[in-house]
Amino acid sequence: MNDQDARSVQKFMDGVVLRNPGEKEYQQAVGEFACDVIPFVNEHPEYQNHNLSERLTEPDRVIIFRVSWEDDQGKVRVNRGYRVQHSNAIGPYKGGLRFHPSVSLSILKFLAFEQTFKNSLTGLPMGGGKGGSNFNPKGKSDREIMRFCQSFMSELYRHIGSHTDVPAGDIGVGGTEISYLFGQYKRLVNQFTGVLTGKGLSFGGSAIRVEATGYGTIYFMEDMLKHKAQNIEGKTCLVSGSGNVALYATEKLIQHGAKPVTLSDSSGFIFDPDGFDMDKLAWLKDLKEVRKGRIAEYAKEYGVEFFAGQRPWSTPCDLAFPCATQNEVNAEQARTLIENGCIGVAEGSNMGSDAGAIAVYREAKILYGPAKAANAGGVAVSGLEMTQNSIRMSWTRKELNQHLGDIMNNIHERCVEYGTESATHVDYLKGANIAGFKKVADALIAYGVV
Ligand code: NDP
Ligand code: 2IT
Repeated sequence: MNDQDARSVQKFMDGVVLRNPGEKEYQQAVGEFACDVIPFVNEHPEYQNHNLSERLTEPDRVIIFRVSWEDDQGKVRVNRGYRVQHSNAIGPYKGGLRFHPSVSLSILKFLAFEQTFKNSLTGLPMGGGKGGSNFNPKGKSDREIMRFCQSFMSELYRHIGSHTDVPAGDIGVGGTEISYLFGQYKRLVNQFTGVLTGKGLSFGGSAIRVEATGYGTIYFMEDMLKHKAQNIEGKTCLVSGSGNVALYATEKLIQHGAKPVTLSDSSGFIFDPDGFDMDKLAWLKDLKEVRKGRIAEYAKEYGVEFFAGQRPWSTPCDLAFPCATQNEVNAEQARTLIENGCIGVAEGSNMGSDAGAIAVYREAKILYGPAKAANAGGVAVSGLEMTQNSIRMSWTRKELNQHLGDIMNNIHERCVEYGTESATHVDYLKGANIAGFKKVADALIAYGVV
């Protein structure tokens, strides 16, 4: 970055920090974007004089509401609900709902901001949004989760709609929660429309949506490897998390002949030196999706080691896939990964790597697939679920997997188009930021001052 670009980024970020005090995750996400997009705008007069960066860092609106619900003991409990409608420049607001005790306005603003550019990259007509609550689903009974979801939707329903805002799942929100939310929406508005994605297959859901984020992350890594005349077969892989994204990333790694050796949850990680196979994965799916158990139980069952309170990044590997939560890889962990032989990182989790880790990847010029490109497969199949709902049809698993693969290929190509630095190096973060920005910016310019 030249001095003039550095000064404009600094000036812009000073304003962002002033307008969003204390919102660390939001400032971080905007900072990563600004470092690529502001120099691009400085070089392209057609994007100047529209104040696009400032407009795109002010969400269209933020809705905050109380969620009261009754627990199994008859006690009234209160949580805070949110929906950040970031931008509908290129389609209805679209993005997941997160239920986790750490949820804050800063986290949801960063997620909604990232979602806008990720959705743009998919090539589908979707704007960006995100929502959720500081509700902790852990240890709650199924009935408590149902009552919480119904209460949450009793306020959210007035702000969403199939042409307005289409929520989906994220951390703590899977098929069960989407079903409760959809059931309540339908009851309140007396309409059966595609207002949520990730629905059950018998009531408007799409094949392959459950698998899409994890599968897509692996497809993206395979595209990056192919661009370097390499492939994924035989590669030792670290995966963090053991939820929706992690389990299906692991499944695709096994299917494509790679060797995934770790998974984790917030209590620690497991290391299976023989790698997971489809039988072990079936056991893991039952543990996590049905019994809602802890990852440590795998260590007991299969006689492998459990590393309490640690993340997997000190295990030697060829490839790493953060698939749990934001800022789960820092600079020191990124250095350890590379020293141990890691040649590529693709993020299933949103903002999985912190700014220090990204600087380390960039310096070492390893393959780095940032979340907004690498994990876009989930929302892409959500977009295809919206299409299927609109035309009242459903496509087959095979067709949808083909679409998913094509969309990930296109995203890879657009990153290469805008992120190629030399004959041997693509900066995928830069490519994703600029390609994602351009489509949204073109729409904003066309609309005039809005
Ligand atoms: P799940 O709730 O299914 O799983 C989350 C996993 O991450 C669990 O293993 C959980 O462990 C772990 N985790 C969550 N928070 C923390 C934390 N603070 N520290 C350590 N581990 C943690 O969520 P998903 O798999 O859906 O989401 C994972 C990531 O992928 C998120 O960043 C999400 O935004 C992103 N993503 C999800 C998409 C989707 O379609 N679901 C699409 C694109 C991105 P524990 O059970 O102990 O909490
Ligand atoms: O971060 C994400 O892209 C998601 N949680 C999925 C959003 C969606 O609308 O499917």
